[in-house]
Amino acid sequence: MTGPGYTTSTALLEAMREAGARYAFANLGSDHTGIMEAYAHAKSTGTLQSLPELILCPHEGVALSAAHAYAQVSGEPQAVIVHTDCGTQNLGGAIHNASRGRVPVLIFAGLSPMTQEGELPGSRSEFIHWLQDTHDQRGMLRGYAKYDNEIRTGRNVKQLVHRAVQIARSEPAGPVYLTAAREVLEEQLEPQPPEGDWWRPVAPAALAAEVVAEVADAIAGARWPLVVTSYLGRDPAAVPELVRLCELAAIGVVESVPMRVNFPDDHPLHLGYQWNSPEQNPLLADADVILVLGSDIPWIPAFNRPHASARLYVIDVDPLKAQLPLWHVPARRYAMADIATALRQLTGRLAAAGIDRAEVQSRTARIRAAHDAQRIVWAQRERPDPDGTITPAYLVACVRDAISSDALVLTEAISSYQVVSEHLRATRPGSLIGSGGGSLGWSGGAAVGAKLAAPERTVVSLVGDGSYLFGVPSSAQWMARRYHAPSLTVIFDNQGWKAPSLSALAVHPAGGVAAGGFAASFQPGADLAGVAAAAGGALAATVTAADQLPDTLQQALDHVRNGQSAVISVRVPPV
Ligand SMILES: Cc1ncc(C[n+]2csc(CCOP(=O)(O)OP(=O)(O)O)c2C)c(N)n1
Ligand SMILES: [Mg+2]
Repeated sequence: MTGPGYTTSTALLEAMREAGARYAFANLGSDHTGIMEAYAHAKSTGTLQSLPELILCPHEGVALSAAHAYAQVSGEPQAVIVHTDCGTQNLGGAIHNASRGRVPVLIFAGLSPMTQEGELPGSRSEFIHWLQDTHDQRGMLRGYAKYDNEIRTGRNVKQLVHRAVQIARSEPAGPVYLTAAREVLEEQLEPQPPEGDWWRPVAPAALAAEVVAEVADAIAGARWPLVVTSYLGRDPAAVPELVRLCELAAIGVVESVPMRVNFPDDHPLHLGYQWNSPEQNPLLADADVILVLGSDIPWIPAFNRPHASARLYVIDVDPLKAQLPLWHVPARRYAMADIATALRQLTGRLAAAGIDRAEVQSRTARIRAAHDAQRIVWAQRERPDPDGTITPAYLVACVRDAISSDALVLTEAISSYQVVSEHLRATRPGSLIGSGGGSLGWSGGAAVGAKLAAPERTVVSLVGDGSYLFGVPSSAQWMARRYHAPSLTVIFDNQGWKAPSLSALAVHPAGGVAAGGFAASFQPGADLAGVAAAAGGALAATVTAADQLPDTLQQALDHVRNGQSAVISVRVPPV
């Protein structure tokens, strides 16, 4: 076999692998001739293990969502390879999710060839090379990518890849974007040695001593201290640290729009969840000292906010939220720190200073009473409607009872996000992930990426019917079969988009939508699960009766454990 041998493409792929990308989630095109030759060459020379394993992704949004979830589960950024401006555009909302979720991913896209008359190997050879050339391809992801650059020569390609990944992994983490023209990717090179071990992410930051003292003193003197968190559990090791601090000082925890397990739901100091419900959380209003530990939206101030006299402290890997154009929490202090490290510091300081045991005991009892009262209300909701209609709460309770402790749950349940929080009762750090952003369609690809990252776990997606369709299920399910990444998908099939109607109700409580004048309905219903059967051979079922649900879930889970995906569309009250 002849071919170009070692090229920039080879070095690019080697560098991806050296930087931790076990996989390249790829959608290929005419810009990738060098990359395809590099794989062919590696196959013929028995060196495939020095490149990322190529996962063909029939849609780019699915590719990025897969890399996104892989990184969430493993902490390891993966590579995504897409085609010129077109493939970059098709990343669509997935780049929003990776950016908002602060998830590290290395995205690479080719550029149209930069010569048109055969001047260099790789020069233009197809009509689309004129059409796919744009003035500012990198600009498409600006505002979302933390870093972007063009690889202009193979001589420093490894350096650029490692630098991009170092930036992606350093907190606040996020996606990065590299491009290269076809001629550059075709450039023949001497084999490039691996880069040294000098591209680690920036080391975790600690709180300054004066901040530790100030926050610890505030906690020690508080009457009703509270932690509000959304994504502290991005680092599962931060969860037991939060438990230690809260137990020591009797601090309750409210999870606001959580897309992670931030605090075990069954812990008596867990004080529930807040999403979009337009109501004041009395536990928040009562607090006199509030630690906002890893949150973009700790509350929605139009209807839910702390008391004006409360003392607030924001401790976060990203306390300024410079990427969010409008943001404000009226805090005494904003501190940038690794949250696990900060929690260790605060616990150490409080333990050394001593804390009023009687106060801690009585407060623990009060928090426990509030915790128990919430759970009693939730438990009462875990049954079907009297006519047998499956409610979202009953559905989540059935899923919770069917899955085992090894399960990794993905949530994209939209108008049922809060229901998932309250009825899944997740306790194990790292056992629940959401996109971290607001662009629907994440879970389809994410389930594939999550399973590849954790082959030993059972991956279960809880997803709205609209979100399922946004996720290009034909692509995602094909990948799941082709790459042996089976999962269970449970669709909350309310046959439409409920969330936009809830938005209308919040703005126009007595408007036309409230009166039933408009609903974003998907009637006539589609065979949603059948799409997965057709594309990926998944077990497909539609459940309409409450008494069928537990058995169907069990069969589906058995099927997944035997290596094949299952999709269950569950009819819940229609929009
Ligand atoms: C890519 C994208 N397009 C549109 C929206 C606006 N949007 C928010 S929720 C929603 C409907 C979601 O439907 P479904 O997943 O069925 O959940 P439901 O609202 O029915 O609970 C839409 C279209 C969005 N967030 N992202
Ligand atoms: Mg829906």
